[in-house]
Amino acid sequence: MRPKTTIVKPLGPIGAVVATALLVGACGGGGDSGGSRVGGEPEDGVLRVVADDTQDFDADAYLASAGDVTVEYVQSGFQNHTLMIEGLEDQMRLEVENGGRDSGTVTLQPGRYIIYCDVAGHRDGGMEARLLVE
Ligand SMILES: [Cu+2]
Repeated sequence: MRPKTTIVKPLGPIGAVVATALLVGACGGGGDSGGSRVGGEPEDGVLRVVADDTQDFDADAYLASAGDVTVEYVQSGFQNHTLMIEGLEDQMRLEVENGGRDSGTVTLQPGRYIIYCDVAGHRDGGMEARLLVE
């Protein structure tokens, strides 16, 4: 009988790297993302998140400005995916499938948040990203 294995994701070092990247991006101005995996905030103030069929978001971290944040969720493949913010699930839940898109608005205070997909197994598979609101 094999013992049940629990996979624990260490967040410490990765979080530090992402936080540094976010800070650099915030101070750099100019909006040159240069292929980084940090999703920047577009000029129209809409936070765009793309869901891939590899069960991943298009970035590991996103930036938004505090206040009413409009999130546009775009499906790049065919699988069903959802998007919500940890702890604020009752305020916004987006769902896409078959190349569709969905959008919603949520009011956010400055801080660090986690967005994720709640389709069974997807979050464990990597559908989780950071959201820095400043
Ligand atoms: Cu998903």
